[in-house]
Amino acid sequence: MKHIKPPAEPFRIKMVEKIRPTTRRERDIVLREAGYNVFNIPAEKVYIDLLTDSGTSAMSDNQWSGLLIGDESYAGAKNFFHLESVVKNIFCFNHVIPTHQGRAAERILFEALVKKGDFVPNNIHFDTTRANVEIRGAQPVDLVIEEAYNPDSDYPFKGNMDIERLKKFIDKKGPERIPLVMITITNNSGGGQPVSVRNIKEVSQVCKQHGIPLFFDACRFAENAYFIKKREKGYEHKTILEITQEIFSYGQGATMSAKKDALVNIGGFIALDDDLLAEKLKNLLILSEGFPTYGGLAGRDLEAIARGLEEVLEEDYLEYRVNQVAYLGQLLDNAGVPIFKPVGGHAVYLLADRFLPHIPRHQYPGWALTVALYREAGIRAVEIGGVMFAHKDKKTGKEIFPQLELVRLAIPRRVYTGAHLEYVAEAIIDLYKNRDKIRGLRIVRESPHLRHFTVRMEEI
Ligand code: P70
Repeated sequence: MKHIKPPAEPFRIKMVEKIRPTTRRERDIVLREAGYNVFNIPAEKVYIDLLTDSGTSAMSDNQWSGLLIGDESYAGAKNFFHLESVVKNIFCFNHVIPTHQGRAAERILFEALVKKGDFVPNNIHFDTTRANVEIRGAQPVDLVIEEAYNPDSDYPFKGNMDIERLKKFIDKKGPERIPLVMITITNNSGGGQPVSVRNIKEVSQVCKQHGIPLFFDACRFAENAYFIKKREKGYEHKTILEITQEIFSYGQGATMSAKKDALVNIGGFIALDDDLLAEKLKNLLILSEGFPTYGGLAGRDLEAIARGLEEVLEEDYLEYRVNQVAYLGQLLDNAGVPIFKPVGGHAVYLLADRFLPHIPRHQYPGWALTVALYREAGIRAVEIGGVMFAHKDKKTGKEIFPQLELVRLAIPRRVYTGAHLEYVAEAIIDLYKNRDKIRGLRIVRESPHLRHFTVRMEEI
């Protein structure tokens, strides 16, 4: 077996937050009280929290010091102008509209653009974009390439859009029913996989031919740019900034959750070129989020986002980030634990159906794995499988399961050390050795929408 090492962190630690291991007995009680749903577990009872990489980053000393110069004026705070100039430099769009997080950006954009009966293509919609399209009475459509669903293919850009399917789809439905096309970088629902510049350019050409605007769901744009630098011919000598500028030059706008690649705990924005549309969006913003120079955020938040966006482009940071996630994947892969390949930018995804072949889909193997991981090791992960994404047949009421049954180990940015990841890998490898003992679950109570957040279960 190859000896592998964690990447050296390009930072040192000057403030710490205590985390406390719990006992197995304690965790048994917590699980029972939580209805076997890790969303219901108090964070203090979690040792290593890999539920999400969203809003969980550690900010730098530079960002924290930025909070102290937050200008809390209602209108025209100086931090807004800083954020605006940073976003304009990276995204190269004329208008920058802050929002409190990503889904607010989506809701406002779709309210202005999308109407009943429309279709919105994407590589794969993330669940909030999907829900925000559906609430407009429109249909979200996933047009990612086929390789995206094959966990064993090592194709370097599994987030790519299927260009032929996109062309056919536009021809079939007509461009007048497609108010925008989106590309999610990196593709979160498909394993955190990147999209190539070449693919983005091709999507943009198809959109241009039909007069359809192209928007990016840009949460993890810097991780995507780093993969391009490492994997796409012709980009090895470009800076991350040059690559991001090229990516966004092919589109007309972007929605952004700053909770990911802007390295902050809250925030988001919309960036776009169209003056008329920007005007519309600002008016909608005022209704629910706030005045267009703060969009539901404090001046200090705007400053932290601006500084985070500058830091995330640093190549030593990105190299460490992507390699840290890859390191965890490699430890697991070397031990024969089934994972989705290649490893994505922000998370390692376990293949729960291969991990627990004795648990049938209707007993939720992915969910069972999140319960076992918490019970055995105090680690919190999230199921991205049957509980989150199954839909019910309208006639029979039977569940129809998604193609992939995954458990996501999302790595918060700059938070855990190599030793923490080794602890996680060892716990999962142990669990894999004792996988026969893990049992399936049945649902006791569920809500009709987004049931994973509140569902209550019992073990079989
Ligand atoms: C995640 C979180 C948020 C997200 C995203 C993409 C590609 C938009 C948004 C919305 C959500 C989550 C999932 C499971 C557990 C906890 C949290 N993704 N587009 O972890 O942004 O959250 O700021 O409204 O990934 O993937 P926002």
